[in-house]
Amino acid sequence: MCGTCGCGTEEQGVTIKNPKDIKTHNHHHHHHDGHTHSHEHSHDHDHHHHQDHDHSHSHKTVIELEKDILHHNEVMASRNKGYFDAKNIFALNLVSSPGSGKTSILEKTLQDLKDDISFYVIEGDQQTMNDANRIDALNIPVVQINTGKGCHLESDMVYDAVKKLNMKDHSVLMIENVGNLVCPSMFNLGESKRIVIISTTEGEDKPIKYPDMFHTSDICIINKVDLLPYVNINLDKLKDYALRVNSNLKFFEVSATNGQGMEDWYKWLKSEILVQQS
Ligand SMILES: Nc1nc2c(ncn2[C@@H]2O[C@H](COP(=O)(O)OP(=O)(O)OP(=O)(O)O)[C@@H](O)[C@H]2O)c(=O)[nH]1
Ligand SMILES: [Mg+2]
Repeated sequence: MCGTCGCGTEEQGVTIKNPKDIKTHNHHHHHHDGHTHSHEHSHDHDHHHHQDHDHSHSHKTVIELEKDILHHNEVMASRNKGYFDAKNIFALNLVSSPGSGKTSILEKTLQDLKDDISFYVIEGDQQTMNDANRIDALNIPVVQINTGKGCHLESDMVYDAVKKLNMKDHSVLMIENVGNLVCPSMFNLGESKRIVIISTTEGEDKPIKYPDMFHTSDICIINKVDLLPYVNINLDKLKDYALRVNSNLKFFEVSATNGQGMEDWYKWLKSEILVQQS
């Protein structure tokens, strides 16, 4: 994991809240980590890499710590998965670099399918309620996890968020991970399927530069195809690179903005829900 950036360690300042909480009682949110936050906007300052890196511990200690964290994550992921299976909940983990269009794809999908499917959403970002507010505007139950210094979601954060959502049986849980093409690949959240999103502005070589994310995903959504006339990218090459890393990957080419290609993605989603819930 990221022994160098320090994510995955304790004291990241994780908070979990939903937009309704904030609207109904604006002050003094007590979170599971014991911290009290008075204002959401008080967290908007620059948090980039202020961690104090501790270089004093030995390499061995770092590896042991990583093993412990990943082991704990796997235990909690199994717990999540057991809960999802027992309630016939189909859970997706959406991963991508920042800005590929995870929330936009979610918004479009929820708008188009919410009459037929009962959705719940967990949003992961280092800071802000922006994404949760976008989902809340569609009247879909949503919880925002702010990971603070952390650069990925972990299964115990999802466990806590799931408790807040109180999901119905036979529903669908969309988990939008923190925008990051590296660390989230290592943290199983107990999801049914992992979806990696890459947009046409990112360059075709990303799957071989960041292979773990493509290797651990089931589906690859190529977003922003409406921009193809303006950007320099070879989609055949991108798919070829991705298949070298994971020959089982299935692709959808979409535009969350103009809706192009979304029908194929919906078809896949509906058929997988049927399989999971049968
Ligand atoms: N042209 C075009 N723009 C898009 C498309 N999808 C998303 N965008 C734009 O891309 C930007 C980022 O979209 P988001 O949906 O916020 O991306 P995200 O992956 O959720 O970002 P983070 O949560 O910050 O990681 C926004 O300005 C969107 O309007 C698309 O299909 N076409
Ligand atoms: Mg987003």
